[in-house]
Amino acid sequence: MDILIWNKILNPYEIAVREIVYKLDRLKEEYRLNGQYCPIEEVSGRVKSISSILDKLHRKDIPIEKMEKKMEDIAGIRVICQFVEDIELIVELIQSREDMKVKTIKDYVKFQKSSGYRSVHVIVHYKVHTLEGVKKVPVEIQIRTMGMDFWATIEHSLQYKYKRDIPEHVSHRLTKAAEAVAILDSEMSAVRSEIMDAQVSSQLLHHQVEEILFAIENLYTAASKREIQKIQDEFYQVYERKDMNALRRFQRQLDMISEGYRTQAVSEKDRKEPQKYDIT
Ligand code: 0O2
Repeated sequence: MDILIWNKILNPYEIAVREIVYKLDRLKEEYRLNGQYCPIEEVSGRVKSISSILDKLHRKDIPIEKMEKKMEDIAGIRVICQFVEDIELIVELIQSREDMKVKTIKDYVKFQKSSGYRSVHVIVHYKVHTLEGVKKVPVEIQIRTMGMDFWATIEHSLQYKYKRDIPEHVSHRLTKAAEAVAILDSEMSAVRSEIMDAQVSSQLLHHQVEEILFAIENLYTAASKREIQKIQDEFYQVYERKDMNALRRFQRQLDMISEGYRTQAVSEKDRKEPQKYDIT
């Protein structure tokens, strides 16, 4: 198989990865704009490198012709979340989508691997449109907490360093580290609702501040410099208090000021424009 064919084979996987990363990122943004807690912390994706594909084929004794049929992680997405509970929410979210069909779920959180690896893998079938037509490709979505990801990244590097033959004293440490991550995850879960409340409030505050600054900016063309200065000073005072209700009231006042300027502009325009008469 030469390089050109590889590119052709991997192209649909590349498209699938890009599209899914984009869609999940947009979803994250929607949660933010709605002021809702988002179970997704970070999304990334990759197409397996050719050397990594060849290694795996060799390791699993898969003939190259069966590669596309037997390898389900050529396209890989990683979704990182904060809490173990978020993993299930993300799985449900994937299951509810119409643009991907869940084929298998491997739950290595309930059934941790002997290495200590924990994650939930969801294999989905995803349709991509290429010049050659529509192609359905498998995509492996790995869902894990930040703690699980930290462990898996370190362990993966060690696997690479020791060519998948990690010495006993190192693997013993890794097992201990995996236990510590599991404890950390469950401790964090215990304060999940408090952390979620805090994060949603801070998101709402940021969103409100953005709206206010946008409204002040819009006034630049209509109001005098002195007035803008006064509004800005008032805003800083309200902002200092970090009180959402006060910020909302301030936003309403700004809306009224903007509305006043709009009405004024319309009546001035009407006054300047010559009256049109129907001569028929
Ligand atoms: P890479 O380099 O990350 O791509 P199976 O279902 O067991 O027949 P498969 O495909 O190995 O076959 O499935 P599995 O076990 O669900 O693993 C797929 C991927 O999960 C791996 O891909 C890793 O990314 C990750 N993974 C699984 N087990 C471990 C583990 O013990 N440690 C770490 N760090 N990651 C793991 P690759 O191709 O092995 O590696």
